Amino acid sequence: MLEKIFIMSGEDGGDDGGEGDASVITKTRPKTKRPPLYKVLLLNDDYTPMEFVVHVLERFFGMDHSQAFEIMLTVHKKGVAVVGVFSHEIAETKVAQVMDAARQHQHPLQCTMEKE
Ligand code: TYC
Repeated sequence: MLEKIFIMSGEDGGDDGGEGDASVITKTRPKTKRPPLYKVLLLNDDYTPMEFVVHVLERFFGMDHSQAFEIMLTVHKKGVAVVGVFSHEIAETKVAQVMDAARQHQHPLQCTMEKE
């Protein structure tokens, strides 16, 4: 996206009321926009074993065992927790990895993403 910057030349920088735009310099510069980030959410259910959730958090989210256990308990008690914040593509990959592992083991574990 390009942002236009108008610079008025002259004493007060104001418009001289003249016809032309001879005193107006137009510059453009690239306007950098950070890509949006996405929260990856893990949802509680009544059937997925706690140990499986801990394993998933260690394997796909790089958590150590105590970190993973803590987050798992948060989901268990509160119903949902953010397990990481990523670019759209990485978040999609994480969600797919969790959902695939859950399906392979026939657990109802749910993982979703939402824009931050
Ligand atoms: N509530 C599950 C149980 O009691 C454990 C669990 C934790 C399931 C976190 C899903 O995302 C989850 N076995």
